[in-house]
Amino acid sequence: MTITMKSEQITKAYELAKARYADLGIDTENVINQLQDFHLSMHCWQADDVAGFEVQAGALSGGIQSTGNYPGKARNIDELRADVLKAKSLIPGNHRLNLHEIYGDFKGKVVDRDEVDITYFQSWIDWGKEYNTKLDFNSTSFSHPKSGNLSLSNPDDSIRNFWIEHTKRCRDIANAIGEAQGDPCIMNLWVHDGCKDQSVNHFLYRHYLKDSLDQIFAKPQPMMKDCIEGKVFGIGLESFTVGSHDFYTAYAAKNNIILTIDTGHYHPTESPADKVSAVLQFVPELMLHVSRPVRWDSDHVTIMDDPTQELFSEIVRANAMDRVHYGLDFFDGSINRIGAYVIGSRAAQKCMTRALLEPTAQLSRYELEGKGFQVLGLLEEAKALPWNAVYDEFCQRNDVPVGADFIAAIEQYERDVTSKR
Ligand code: RNT
Ligand code: ZN
Repeated sequence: MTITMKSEQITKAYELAKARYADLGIDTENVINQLQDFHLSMHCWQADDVAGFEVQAGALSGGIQSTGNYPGKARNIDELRADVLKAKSLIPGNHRLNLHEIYGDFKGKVVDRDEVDITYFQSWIDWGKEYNTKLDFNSTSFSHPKSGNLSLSNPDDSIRNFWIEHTKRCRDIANAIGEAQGDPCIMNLWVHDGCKDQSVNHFLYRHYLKDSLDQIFAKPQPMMKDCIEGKVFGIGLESFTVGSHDFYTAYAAKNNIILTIDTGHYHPTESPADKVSAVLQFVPELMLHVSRPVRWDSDHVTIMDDPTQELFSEIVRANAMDRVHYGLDFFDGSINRIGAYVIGSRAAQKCMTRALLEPTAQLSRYELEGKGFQVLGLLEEAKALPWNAVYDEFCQRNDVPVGADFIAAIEQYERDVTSKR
Protein backbone atom coordinates (compact mmCIF):
# COMPACT_ATOMS: atom_id res chain seq x y z
CA MET A 1 0.00 0.00 0.00
CA THR A 2 1.41 3.40 -0.93
CA ILE A 3 1.52 6.28 1.49
CA THR A 4 -0.85 8.35 -0.65
CA MET A 5 -3.50 5.65 -0.63
CA LYS A 6 -3.21 5.37 3.04
CA SER A 7 -3.55 9.08 3.51
CA GLU A 8 -6.66 9.06 1.31
CA GLN A 9 -8.14 6.31 3.43
CA ILE A 10 -7.51 8.33 6.56
CA THR A 11 -9.22 11.34 5.04
CA LYS A 12 -12.18 9.24 3.89
CA ALA A 13 -12.58 7.67 7.31
CA TYR A 14 -12.40 11.12 8.83
CA GLU A 15 -15.09 12.50 6.52
CA LEU A 16 -17.41 9.65 7.52
CA ALA A 17 -16.67 10.23 11.19
CA LYS A 18 -17.24 13.95 10.77
CA ALA A 19 -20.72 13.32 9.35
CA ARG A 20 -21.54 10.78 12.05
CA TYR A 21 -20.56 13.22 14.79
CA ALA A 22 -22.35 16.11 13.08
CA ASP A 23 -25.57 14.10 13.49
CA LEU A 24 -24.93 14.18 17.21
CA GLY A 25 -24.30 17.93 17.13
CA ILE A 26 -20.53 17.59 17.49
CA ASP A 27 -18.17 19.60 15.29
CA THR A 28 -15.03 17.51 14.71
CA GLU A 29 -13.12 20.44 13.20
CA ASN A 30 -13.62 22.26 16.44
CA VAL A 31 -12.34 19.22 18.34
CA ILE A 32 -9.21 19.05 16.17
CA ASN A 33 -8.57 22.73 16.96
CA GLN A 34 -8.96 21.99 20.65
CA LEU A 35 -6.52 19.08 20.36
CA GLN A 36 -4.02 21.36 18.64
CA ASP A 37 -4.24 23.62 21.65
CA PHE A 38 -3.92 20.78 24.16
CA HIS A 39 -0.36 20.78 25.49
CA LEU A 40 1.07 17.97 27.54
CA SER A 41 3.94 18.63 29.91
CA MET A 42 6.27 15.76 29.07
CA HIS A 43 8.40 14.66 32.00
CA CYS A 44 12.13 14.62 31.24
CA TRP A 45 12.73 11.72 33.63
CA GLN A 46 11.35 8.91 31.42
CA ALA A 47 14.46 9.21 29.23
CA ASP A 48 16.98 8.18 31.91
CA ASP A 49 15.07 6.40 34.72
CA VAL A 50 15.02 9.52 36.96
CA ALA A 51 18.82 9.71 37.17
CA GLY A 52 19.50 13.37 36.31
CA PHE A 53 22.86 15.02 35.66
CA GLU A 54 24.32 15.84 39.03
CA VAL A 55 28.03 15.06 39.05
CA GLN A 56 27.67 13.69 42.57
CA ALA A 57 24.51 11.70 41.73
CA GLY A 58 23.73 8.73 43.96
CA ALA A 59 21.11 6.01 43.64
CA LEU A 60 17.44 6.87 43.13
CA SER A 61 15.79 7.23 46.55
CA GLY A 62 12.70 8.82 48.05
CA GLY A 63 10.32 5.89 47.82
CA ILE A 64 10.19 5.76 44.01
CA GLN A 65 11.69 3.17 41.74
CA SER A 66 12.33 2.62 38.05
CA THR A 67 12.67 -1.05 37.25
CA GLY A 68 14.21 -2.69 34.20
CA ASN A 69 17.42 -1.95 32.35
CA TYR A 70 16.47 -1.82 28.71
CA PRO A 71 19.56 -0.67 26.79
CA GLY A 72 19.95 2.85 25.44
CA LYS A 73 18.95 5.19 28.22
CA ALA A 74 20.10 8.79 27.93
CA ARG A 75 23.46 9.22 29.69
CA ASN A 76 23.87 12.96 29.45
CA ILE A 77 22.05 16.16 28.61
CA ASP A 78 22.66 15.95 24.85
CA GLU A 79 21.30 12.42 24.61
CA LEU A 80 18.28 13.31 26.70
CA ARG A 81 17.52 16.33 24.54
CA ALA A 82 17.85 14.26 21.37
CA ASP A 83 15.52 11.58 22.76
CA VAL A 84 12.91 14.10 23.82
CA LEU A 85 12.98 15.72 20.39
CA LYS A 86 12.64 12.31 18.75
CA ALA A 87 9.63 11.52 20.92
CA LYS A 88 8.12 14.95 20.20
CA SER A 89 8.48 14.35 16.47
CA LEU A 90 6.16 11.36 16.81
CA ILE A 91 3.47 13.07 18.89
CA PRO A 92 1.02 15.45 17.20
CA GLY A 93 0.75 18.99 18.55
CA ASN A 94 3.29 20.94 20.56
CA HIS A 95 4.21 20.01 24.09
CA ARG A 96 6.03 21.32 27.11
CA LEU A 97 8.96 19.70 28.87
CA ASN A 98 8.89 19.21 32.63
CA LEU A 99 12.36 19.39 34.22
CA HIS A 100 13.47 18.22 37.63
CA GLU A 101 16.13 20.30 39.36
CA ILE A 102 18.66 17.44 39.06
CA TYR A 103 18.52 17.82 35.26
CA GLY A 104 20.41 21.12 35.33
CA ASP A 105 23.31 21.71 32.97
CA PHE A 106 25.97 21.45 35.68
CA LYS A 107 28.86 21.17 33.21
CA GLY A 108 30.91 18.82 35.35
CA LYS A 109 30.64 20.97 38.47
CA VAL A 110 29.46 19.72 41.85
CA VAL A 111 26.52 21.97 42.66
CA ASP A 112 24.68 21.12 45.85
CA ARG A 113 20.92 21.51 46.02
CA ASP A 114 21.14 24.58 48.22
CA GLU A 115 23.49 26.29 45.75
CA VAL A 116 21.57 25.84 42.53
CA ASP A 117 20.49 28.87 40.51
CA ILE A 118 19.28 29.90 37.08
CA THR A 119 22.73 29.76 35.49
CA TYR A 120 22.46 25.97 35.36
CA PHE A 121 19.24 26.22 33.40
CA GLN A 122 20.21 28.87 30.88
CA SER A 123 21.04 26.26 28.25
CA TRP A 124 17.61 24.69 28.82
CA ILE A 125 15.98 28.08 28.27
CA ASP A 126 17.94 28.47 25.04
CA TRP A 127 17.03 24.93 23.97
CA GLY A 128 13.37 25.58 24.75
CA LYS A 129 13.44 28.70 22.58
CA GLU A 130 15.19 26.93 19.74
CA TYR A 131 12.76 24.03 19.72
CA ASN A 132 9.63 25.97 20.61
CA THR A 133 9.20 24.06 23.86
CA LYS A 134 7.93 25.70 27.04
CA LEU A 135 9.45 24.41 30.27
CA ASP A 136 7.99 23.40 33.62
CA PHE A 137 9.94 22.60 36.77
CA ASN A 138 10.21 20.48 39.94
CA SER A 139 12.25 20.76 43.10
CA THR A 140 14.09 17.51 43.88
CA SER A 141 14.08 16.13 47.43
CA PHE A 142 15.20 12.59 46.59
CA SER A 143 18.52 10.92 45.66
CA HIS A 144 20.64 13.09 47.97
CA PRO A 145 22.64 12.31 51.14
CA LYS A 146 20.30 14.62 53.09
CA SER A 147 17.11 13.07 51.63
CA GLY A 148 16.68 10.54 54.45
CA ASN A 149 13.09 9.84 55.36
CA LEU A 150 12.21 13.46 56.11
CA SER A 151 13.13 16.61 54.21
CA LEU A 152 10.83 19.64 54.54
CA SER A 153 9.27 18.07 57.65
CA ASN A 154 12.52 17.13 59.34
CA PRO A 155 12.68 18.18 63.04
CA ASP A 156 16.42 18.76 62.55
CA ASP A 157 16.63 22.47 61.72
CA SER A 158 19.74 22.19 59.58
CA ILE A 159 18.27 19.51 57.31
CA ARG A 160 14.88 21.21 57.10
CA ASN A 161 16.47 24.56 56.30
CA PHE A 162 18.64 22.96 53.64
CA TRP A 163 15.52 21.76 51.81
CA ILE A 164 13.68 25.03 52.36
CA GLU A 165 16.61 26.82 50.75
CA HIS A 166 16.62 24.35 47.86
CA THR A 167 12.91 24.76 47.22
CA LYS A 168 13.05 28.56 47.42
CA ARG A 169 15.86 28.54 44.87
CA CYS A 170 13.81 26.27 42.64
CA ARG A 171 10.98 28.80 42.71
CA ASP A 172 13.43 31.53 41.67
CA ILE A 173 14.59 29.32 38.81
CA ALA A 174 11.04 28.52 37.72
CA ASN A 175 10.15 32.20 37.79
CA ALA A 176 13.19 33.09 35.68
CA ILE A 177 12.27 30.35 33.19
CA GLY A 178 8.72 31.72 33.09
CA GLU A 179 10.01 35.23 32.40
CA ALA A 180 12.35 34.03 29.66
CA GLN A 181 9.65 32.02 27.89
CA GLY A 182 6.94 34.63 28.39
CA ASP A 183 4.64 32.01 29.89
CA PRO A 184 4.38 30.91 33.52
CA CYS A 185 6.53 27.93 34.42
CA ILE A 186 4.57 25.45 36.54
CA MET A 187 6.62 24.19 39.48
CA ASN A 188 5.57 21.02 41.23
CA LEU A 189 6.52 20.37 44.81
CA TRP A 190 6.54 16.77 45.91
CA VAL A 191 8.60 15.52 48.84
CA HIS A 192 8.89 11.90 49.84
CA ASP A 193 8.68 12.49 53.60
CA GLY A 194 7.30 9.55 55.55
CA CYS A 195 7.93 6.69 57.94
CA LYS A 196 8.60 3.06 57.24
CA ASP A 197 6.97 1.76 60.39
CA GLN A 198 4.80 2.76 63.30
CA SER A 199 5.47 6.32 64.37
CA VAL A 200 3.88 8.83 66.71
CA ASN A 201 5.12 12.31 65.80
CA HIS A 202 2.68 12.83 62.96
CA PHE A 203 1.36 16.18 64.12
CA LEU A 204 4.90 17.44 64.57
CA TYR A 205 6.04 16.42 61.07
CA ARG A 206 2.98 17.94 59.45
CA HIS A 207 3.41 21.08 61.48
CA TYR A 208 6.97 21.38 60.16
CA LEU A 209 5.88 20.68 56.60
CA LYS A 210 3.23 23.39 56.80
CA ASP A 211 5.70 25.83 58.28
CA SER A 212 8.28 25.04 55.57
CA LEU A 213 5.68 25.55 52.83
CA ASP A 214 4.62 28.86 54.38
CA GLN A 215 8.24 30.06 54.23
CA ILE A 216 8.75 28.72 50.70
CA PHE A 217 5.60 30.28 49.25
CA ALA A 218 6.02 33.63 51.03
CA LYS A 219 7.86 35.24 48.11
CA PRO A 220 5.61 36.41 45.27
CA GLN A 221 6.78 34.92 41.95
CA PRO A 222 4.63 36.33 39.15
CA MET A 223 5.94 34.17 36.29
CA MET A 224 5.67 30.77 37.89
CA LYS A 225 2.80 28.80 39.37
CA ASP A 226 3.12 26.49 42.37
CA CYS A 227 1.53 23.10 42.63
CA ILE A 228 1.73 20.56 45.44
CA GLU A 229 1.48 16.78 45.18
CA GLY A 230 0.49 14.27 47.84
CA LYS A 231 0.47 10.50 47.80
CA VAL A 232 -0.47 7.44 49.79
CA PHE A 233 2.95 5.92 50.40
CA GLY A 234 6.44 5.38 49.00
CA ILE A 235 8.58 2.26 48.96
CA GLY A 236 10.39 1.95 52.26
CA LEU A 237 8.07 4.60 53.71
CA GLU A 238 4.93 2.50 53.72
CA SER A 239 3.37 3.32 57.08
CA PHE A 240 3.00 7.09 57.11
CA THR A 241 3.16 9.90 54.53
CA VAL A 242 3.59 13.44 55.84
CA GLY A 243 2.30 15.03 52.62
CA SER A 244 -0.92 13.05 52.44
CA HIS A 245 -3.82 14.02 50.20
CA ASP A 246 -5.77 15.56 53.07
CA PHE A 247 -2.76 17.65 53.99
CA TYR A 248 -2.14 19.06 50.51
CA THR A 249 -5.79 19.42 49.53
CA ALA A 250 -6.37 21.49 52.65
CA TYR A 251 -3.19 23.51 52.07
CA ALA A 252 -4.00 24.15 48.42
CA ALA A 253 -7.58 25.20 49.16
CA LYS A 254 -6.57 27.49 52.00
CA ASN A 255 -3.71 29.12 50.10
CA ASN A 256 -5.18 29.17 46.60
CA ILE A 257 -2.44 26.93 45.22
CA ILE A 258 -2.67 24.40 42.39
CA LEU A 259 -3.21 20.81 43.49
CA THR A 260 -1.43 18.00 41.65
CA ILE A 261 -3.34 14.80 40.99
CA ASP A 262 -0.97 11.92 40.22
CA THR A 263 -3.12 9.07 39.01
CA GLY A 264 -0.80 6.52 40.64
CA HIS A 265 -1.13 8.00 44.11
CA TYR A 266 -4.46 6.77 45.36
CA HIS A 267 -5.89 3.65 46.92
CA PRO A 268 -6.53 0.98 44.27
CA THR A 269 -10.30 1.47 44.12
CA GLU A 270 -10.24 5.25 44.61
CA SER A 271 -11.04 7.28 41.49
CA PRO A 272 -8.69 10.19 40.67
CA ALA A 273 -11.27 11.32 38.09
CA ASP A 274 -13.86 11.86 40.81
CA LYS A 275 -11.62 14.46 42.44
CA VAL A 276 -11.78 16.89 39.51
CA SER A 277 -15.28 18.26 40.12
CA ALA A 278 -14.75 18.21 43.88
CA VAL A 279 -11.47 20.03 44.31
CA LEU A 280 -12.00 22.50 41.45
CA GLN A 281 -14.73 24.05 43.60
CA PHE A 282 -11.97 25.14 45.98
CA VAL A 283 -8.56 25.24 44.27
CA PRO A 284 -7.72 27.52 41.34
CA GLU A 285 -6.30 24.93 38.96
CA LEU A 286 -5.08 21.36 38.77
CA MET A 287 -1.83 19.82 37.65
CA LEU A 288 -2.03 16.22 36.48
CA HIS A 289 0.64 13.58 36.70
CA VAL A 290 -0.85 11.05 34.34
CA SER A 291 0.62 7.66 35.13
CA ARG A 292 -0.51 4.05 35.54
CA PRO A 293 -0.37 2.18 38.81
CA VAL A 294 -0.17 -1.60 38.53
CA ARG A 295 -0.92 -2.96 42.01
CA TRP A 296 1.04 -0.05 43.51
CA ASP A 297 2.40 3.34 42.42
CA SER A 298 4.52 1.56 39.83
CA ASP A 299 4.58 4.38 37.24
CA HIS A 300 3.87 2.12 34.28
CA VAL A 301 3.40 3.83 30.92
CA THR A 302 0.05 5.56 30.53
CA ILE A 303 -2.38 3.72 28.28
CA MET A 304 -6.00 4.29 27.24
CA ASP A 305 -7.47 2.62 30.28
CA ASP A 306 -10.74 3.38 32.03
CA PRO A 307 -9.29 5.52 34.86
CA THR A 308 -7.40 7.75 32.39
CA GLN A 309 -10.42 8.08 30.12
CA GLU A 310 -12.65 8.91 33.07
CA LEU A 311 -10.18 11.57 34.24
CA PHE A 312 -10.15 13.41 30.91
CA SER A 313 -13.90 13.03 30.49
CA GLU A 314 -14.48 14.57 33.91
CA ILE A 315 -12.29 17.57 32.98
CA VAL A 316 -14.22 18.16 29.77
CA ARG A 317 -17.60 17.64 31.45
CA ALA A 318 -16.59 20.20 34.07
CA ASN A 319 -15.65 22.56 31.23
CA ALA A 320 -12.32 22.91 33.01
CA MET A 321 -9.83 22.30 30.20
CA ASP A 322 -8.19 25.66 30.80
CA ARG A 323 -7.86 25.10 34.51
CA VAL A 324 -5.78 21.96 34.15
CA HIS A 325 -2.09 21.40 33.35
CA TYR A 326 -1.45 18.05 31.78
CA GLY A 327 1.78 16.59 33.14
CA LEU A 328 2.85 13.01 32.58
CA ASP A 329 4.69 10.99 35.21
CA PHE A 330 5.79 7.46 34.38
CA PHE A 331 9.21 5.86 34.21
CA ASP A 332 9.52 2.41 32.79
CA GLY A 333 13.12 1.23 32.32
CA SER A 334 12.12 -2.14 30.88
CA ILE A 335 11.09 -1.06 27.37
CA ASN A 336 12.32 1.36 24.72
CA ARG A 337 12.10 4.67 26.57
CA ILE A 338 11.23 6.81 23.55
CA GLY A 339 8.49 4.31 22.79
CA ALA A 340 7.26 4.79 26.34
CA TYR A 341 7.01 8.58 25.83
CA VAL A 342 5.15 8.19 22.56
CA ILE A 343 2.68 5.57 23.79
CA GLY A 344 1.92 7.48 26.99
CA SER A 345 1.58 10.87 25.31
CA ARG A 346 -0.60 9.58 22.51
CA ALA A 347 -2.75 7.65 24.98
CA ALA A 348 -3.39 10.86 26.91
CA GLN A 349 -4.30 12.64 23.69
CA LYS A 350 -6.62 9.84 22.62
CA CYS A 351 -8.41 10.00 25.95
CA MET A 352 -8.80 13.73 25.44
CA THR A 353 -10.06 13.13 21.90
CA ARG A 354 -12.74 10.77 23.14
CA ALA A 355 -13.65 13.12 25.95
CA LEU A 356 -14.07 16.06 23.55
CA LEU A 357 -16.18 13.95 21.20
CA GLU A 358 -18.61 12.82 23.87
CA PRO A 359 -22.19 13.95 23.25
CA THR A 360 -22.13 15.58 26.67
CA ALA A 361 -24.86 18.13 26.01
CA GLN A 362 -27.36 15.42 25.07
CA LEU A 363 -26.27 13.25 27.99
CA SER A 364 -26.71 16.15 30.36
CA ARG A 365 -30.22 16.87 29.04
CA TYR A 366 -31.24 13.25 29.46
CA GLU A 367 -29.88 13.19 32.97
CA LEU A 368 -31.63 16.40 34.05
CA GLU A 369 -34.88 15.01 32.64
CA GLY A 370 -34.45 11.89 34.75
CA LYS A 371 -33.94 9.67 31.71
CA GLY A 372 -31.54 7.16 33.25
CA PHE A 373 -31.72 4.43 30.64
CA GLN A 374 -31.08 6.94 27.86
CA VAL A 375 -27.95 8.24 29.62
CA LEU A 376 -26.57 4.74 30.00
CA GLY A 377 -27.48 3.79 26.45
CA LEU A 378 -25.84 6.83 24.87
CA LEU A 379 -22.72 6.49 27.03
CA GLU A 380 -22.40 2.89 25.87
CA GLU A 381 -22.82 3.85 22.23
CA ALA A 382 -20.35 6.73 22.52
CA LYS A 383 -17.59 4.26 23.36
CA ALA A 384 -17.65 2.86 19.85
CA LEU A 385 -18.16 6.06 17.89
CA PRO A 386 -15.34 6.64 15.35
CA TRP A 387 -13.23 8.91 17.58
CA ASN A 388 -10.08 7.20 16.33
CA ALA A 389 -10.67 8.50 12.79
CA VAL A 390 -10.57 12.01 14.25
CA TYR A 391 -7.32 11.31 16.10
CA ASP A 392 -5.78 9.81 12.92
CA GLU A 393 -6.73 12.93 10.98
CA PHE A 394 -5.21 15.08 13.72
CA CYS A 395 -1.95 13.08 13.40
CA GLN A 396 -2.03 13.38 9.63
CA ARG A 397 -2.51 17.15 9.71
CA ASN A 398 0.46 17.38 12.09
CA ASP A 399 2.60 15.34 9.79
CA VAL A 400 3.38 12.65 12.36
CA PRO A 401 2.96 8.88 11.87
CA VAL A 402 -0.65 7.71 11.91
CA GLY A 403 -1.59 4.62 13.90
CA ALA A 404 1.10 2.04 14.58
CA ASP A 405 3.51 3.62 12.08
CA PHE A 406 5.41 5.23 14.95
CA ILE A 407 6.71 1.77 15.93
CA ALA A 408 8.92 1.55 12.84
CA ALA A 409 10.20 5.09 13.41
CA ILE A 410 11.26 4.21 16.96
CA GLU A 411 12.87 0.96 15.81
CA GLN A 412 14.88 2.97 13.31
CA TYR A 413 16.04 5.42 15.99
CA GLU A 414 16.99 2.47 18.16
CA ARG A 415 19.10 1.00 15.36
CA ASP A 416 20.72 4.34 14.55
CA VAL A 417 21.11 5.90 17.97
CA THR A 418 20.09 4.29 21.26
CA SER A 419 21.47 0.80 20.59
CA LYS A 420 24.91 2.34 20.14
CA ARG A 421 25.05 3.83 23.63
C1 RNT B 1 6.46 10.42 43.21
C2 RNT B 1 5.77 11.54 42.53
C3 RNT B 1 6.67 12.53 41.82
C4 RNT B 1 7.79 11.87 41.05
C5 RNT B 1 8.58 12.83 40.19
C6 RNT B 1 9.85 12.22 39.69
O1 RNT B 1 5.61 9.46 43.67
O2 RNT B 1 4.83 11.04 41.64
O3 RNT B 1 5.91 13.35 41.03
O4 RNT B 1 7.33 10.83 40.26
O5 RNT B 1 8.76 13.99 40.86
ZN1 ZN C 1 3.91 12.45 40.34
